[in-house]
Amino acid sequence: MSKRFYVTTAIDYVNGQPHLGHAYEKVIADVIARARRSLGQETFFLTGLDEHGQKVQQAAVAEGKSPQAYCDELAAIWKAFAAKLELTNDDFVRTTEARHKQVVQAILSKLHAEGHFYKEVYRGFYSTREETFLTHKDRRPDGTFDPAYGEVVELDEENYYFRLKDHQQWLIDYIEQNPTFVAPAYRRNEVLGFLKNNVLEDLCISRPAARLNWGIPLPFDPDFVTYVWFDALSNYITIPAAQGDPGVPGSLRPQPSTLNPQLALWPADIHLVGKDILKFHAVYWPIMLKAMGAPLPKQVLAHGWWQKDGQRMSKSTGNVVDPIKVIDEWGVDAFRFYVLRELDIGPDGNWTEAGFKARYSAELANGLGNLVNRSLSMLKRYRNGIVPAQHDELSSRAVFLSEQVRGQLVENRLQDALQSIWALVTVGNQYVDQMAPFKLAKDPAKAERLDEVLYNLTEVCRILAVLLWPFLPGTAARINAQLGLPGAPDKFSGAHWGGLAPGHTIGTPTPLFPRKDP
Ligand code: ME8
Repeated sequence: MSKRFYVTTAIDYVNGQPHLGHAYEKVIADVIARARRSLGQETFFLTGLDEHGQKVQQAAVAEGKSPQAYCDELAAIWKAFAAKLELTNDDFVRTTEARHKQVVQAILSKLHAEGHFYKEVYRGFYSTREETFLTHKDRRPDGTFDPAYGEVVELDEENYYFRLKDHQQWLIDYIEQNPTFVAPAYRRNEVLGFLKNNVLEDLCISRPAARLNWGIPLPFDPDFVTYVWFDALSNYITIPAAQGDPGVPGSLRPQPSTLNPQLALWPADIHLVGKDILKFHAVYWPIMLKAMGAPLPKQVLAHGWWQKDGQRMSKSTGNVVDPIKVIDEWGVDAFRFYVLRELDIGPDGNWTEAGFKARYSAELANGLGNLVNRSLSMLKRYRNGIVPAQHDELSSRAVFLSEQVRGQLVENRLQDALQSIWALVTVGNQYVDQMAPFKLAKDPAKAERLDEVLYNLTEVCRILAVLLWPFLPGTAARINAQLGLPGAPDKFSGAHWGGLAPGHTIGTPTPLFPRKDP
């Protein structure tokens, strides 16, 4: 069996509330996964939760719970969130699962045996909130640390370190020779700039169990647990390894070997991550993989961050967008549409309620919704819902735009793809306005022309359902159902002209996006 297209998201910290940024990233990954499946590629989409670390341990203690019980409760909320977004993830990893821990320990044992780690005493500053060591370089001009680090304490402790210095040059060469390894291009330049202008400091990969025990014990020294980032990054390969992926080096697969030649995932095709965690994914993770003897992922794709009304979102100021509230009020497809149409993968975005409502009203209700509703209603009214003989007036434009969308999906240009799809919506709406079928219907001599116009409109609606499927799956399915077609429009091959059979009877037209009073 050939390798599946494998797309991952960042795994979210379990102790936060699911917010707009999390939802945005997961929806992008879902569209990429659905698009690949629609295009006929076997696909595997992984998302999940990052559950270890001091913050989780402290929060659990504060609530009088065991860390595992605390994580289990939150994980249920996060899984429900994934379902609410209508994600089609094939698996959901939790870093506290045995299958993950086992492979992390196999990775650590291998790297330790091969001399990648050493033990040393560290003296300096530590931010619990960011679970990271700080140096004087991290101080602000006035000598203090950024409040984003939370409480910073002075530490004097022994830890294990991963030697990184020998890895710097090959990584620079690799990124230069593989121009799409980090995308978009300006993020790649940032990573290259960082690598060329700094000497990589060795990565601390442990925390003393005496200070923090909510982590995966180092297999070669149980007085320590694994640093959360080493643990978390590994998820992308632990799940394939646990499932017996033949693309994962054999020494990392759990024993007895669970080799499953049917499931080839590694190397990942896309690691989708936010810009803030790019360094972990484009610097540390490739080095970890190289040391493990595993091939590197094809791409680290970094998306931007959302603000609300031009301000950073923060619970303390109340300046947040609650995706669940938006979905409950407007529907999941309205949410998915706004984030994908408003913001390309890369730059930062700004959520405004006025912007959301404007897109809902112009593009969803008056654009797509109106086209589908008036096209199908006219077919129902004038032809009893029966599809007339095939006519190809809009064929070339529909085929041209569908092919454009296909190319954009393959390149993960989701915002561009939505623009192409809406170009077809506009073609349809303008056609209604120009051909005025409601006038043709009044003149029996124009019956044949009316048949032609109605075929073109109904067929455009059918093709739109296919193109929309990865983005707005519920809406695409509703269009299909209103067309009286079975199943979901989930195969891109259906976007060819002439799929609607003359004589077929459509279902009942109902508005897709009810207009809301301002
Ligand atoms: O970083 N806009 O978890 P996390 C867009 N556990 N994206 C945002 C965002 C915003 N306002 N805020 C956060 C972690 N994100 C680690 C990842 S991966 C091996 C471990 C994105 O819950 C953020 O950029 O803080 C990241 O990609 C994801 O949400 C999870 O963030």
